[in-house]
Amino acid sequence: MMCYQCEQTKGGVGCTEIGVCGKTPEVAALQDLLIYTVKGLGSLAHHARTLAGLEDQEVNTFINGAIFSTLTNVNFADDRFVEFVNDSRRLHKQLAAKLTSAGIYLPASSTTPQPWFGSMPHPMAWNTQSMAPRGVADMIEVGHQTGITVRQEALGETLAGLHELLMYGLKGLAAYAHHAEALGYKDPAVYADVQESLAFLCSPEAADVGAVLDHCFKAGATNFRVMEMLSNAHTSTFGHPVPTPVTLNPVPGKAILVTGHDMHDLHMLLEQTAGKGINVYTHGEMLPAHGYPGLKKYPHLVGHFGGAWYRQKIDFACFPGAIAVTTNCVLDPLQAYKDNIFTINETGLSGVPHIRADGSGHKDFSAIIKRALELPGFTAEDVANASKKKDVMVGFGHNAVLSVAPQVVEAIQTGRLEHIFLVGGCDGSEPQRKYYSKLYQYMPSNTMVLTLGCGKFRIFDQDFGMLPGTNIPRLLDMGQCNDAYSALVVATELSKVFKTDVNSLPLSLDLSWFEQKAVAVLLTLLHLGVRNIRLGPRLPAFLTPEAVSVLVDKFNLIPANVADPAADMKMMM
Ligand code: FS2
Ligand code: SF4
Repeated sequence: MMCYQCEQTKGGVGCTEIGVCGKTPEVAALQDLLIYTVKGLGSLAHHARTLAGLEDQEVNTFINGAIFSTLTNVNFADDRFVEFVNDSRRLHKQLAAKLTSAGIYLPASSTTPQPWFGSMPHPMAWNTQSMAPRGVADMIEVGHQTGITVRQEALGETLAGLHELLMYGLKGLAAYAHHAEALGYKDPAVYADVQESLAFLCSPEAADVGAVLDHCFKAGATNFRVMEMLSNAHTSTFGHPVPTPVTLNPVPGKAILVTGHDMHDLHMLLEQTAGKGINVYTHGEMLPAHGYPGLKKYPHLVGHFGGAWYRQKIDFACFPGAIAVTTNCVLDPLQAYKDNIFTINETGLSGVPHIRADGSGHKDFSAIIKRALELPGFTAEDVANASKKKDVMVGFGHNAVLSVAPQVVEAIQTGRLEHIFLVGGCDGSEPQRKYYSKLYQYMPSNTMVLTLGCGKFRIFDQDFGMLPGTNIPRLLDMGQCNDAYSALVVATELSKVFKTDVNSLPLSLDLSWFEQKAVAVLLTLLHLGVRNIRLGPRLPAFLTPEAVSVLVDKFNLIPANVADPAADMKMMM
């Protein structure tokens, strides 16, 4: 195996024997095969759209979901990937048959094999080949031929890495689009953009560095629209987030912990648990749920439990109830809680029950509820013995922040607010990430910090106080990683007030990346022309020094100085 799609990749180079995340070589091969086959399905869907105006919603939804399943820490179950690959090939045949009956035949040149697929045919051609009966072992064997190494051999490391930059950006935006779709929000142009990029990656044009970079920035543009659509989906469904204190202290009673990012699932679970005597807690990236009026109205959404994703083996092992996993980040479970955990949507863990939606999108969570009722929950004694924690504040989406914009503007104009930091992104277990914890310590008291994503867990329970002379908290959490959209809205509005551009505001972006949604957000920022972004704790392994120098020259992308956060703070101020 060879995988270097996330920040924690082994040695900053690549996971080759087993993933640092726990991904096995077998699952890695199946994910590679799935991406290869989805490139074929996406190519066909692109041709069907452009040649015949054919739109297949089942294909559109499937492509984004299948891509989502290959993100870091989403799915570790080999049988699910076999199912995804088989579904991809089934849908390919279904769409090809529609084209044929419409009298459309693709030119033979569209399936010309590309050298970066090695000895494999063009993915569109492979999808139509017979491979029955193929089980897991066969698929793994084929999957081994579709990995990154073959692209590196054919294209060189720089161009192969840029192919991955585009693919990882697509992974992130497909995940966000899939979330929006769960809430009933979709945009035909987004499916079209994703599939056009997949087709591009299978075409001779993808041998050109400039063309690949153009597609990367185009993916950033699409992701901006997707984040806006997801923001609208959340706020239209659940209302604009409002500042809300959230307790970190459990209460007595049966309990369910919901992790991941999917507000729609949380809502369905709250509906299904209402009146059953079960308390629901958020975990990880679900924390911002407490700010949404349409979710906080449920009295049995009682609080938040635990820290960032990488601590989940500790948090889940001591949670006395059932655990619902809606999306990443999920890790291979410990035996201590394997019987309590359930996966939903694109997530998967071997040997763990998976809950599927029915044809109308409804998910029956009765198995999770049953398990929660079997387990002890928090007893009065547990609660009495737990150390008491202070509440944390959530709910500072763009609506809430812009409501205090006049005060922020006045504070900047009078010098009471010297600088704003956006410290967004992911958390992780590596020691270098202490850089972010230390960075906060060096922030002068006349500065504010906006957080988003699971990186917030480094400081979410600390008291930053108020901006001097105002009633505005210095620490404002804007939400999940996808709520980077909110930060962009705020930055854009501030730049309008000051009649300048975002790069000229007293604002610094210091981003911590981990997985592919962060790649999509970075491409969006670059597409918008945002410069001087600090990125850490390490630069992506898939970008060679040559590729990095392009981004440094064009955008002044700055590697975070993890060894010296004080120096970084001085430079940002
Ligand atoms: Fe954190 Fe993991 Fe949010 Fe990422 S919980 S690194 O998937 O998307 O952020
Ligand atoms: Fe390694 Fe990250 Fe790939 Fe997992 S997802 S195998 S940790 S690079």
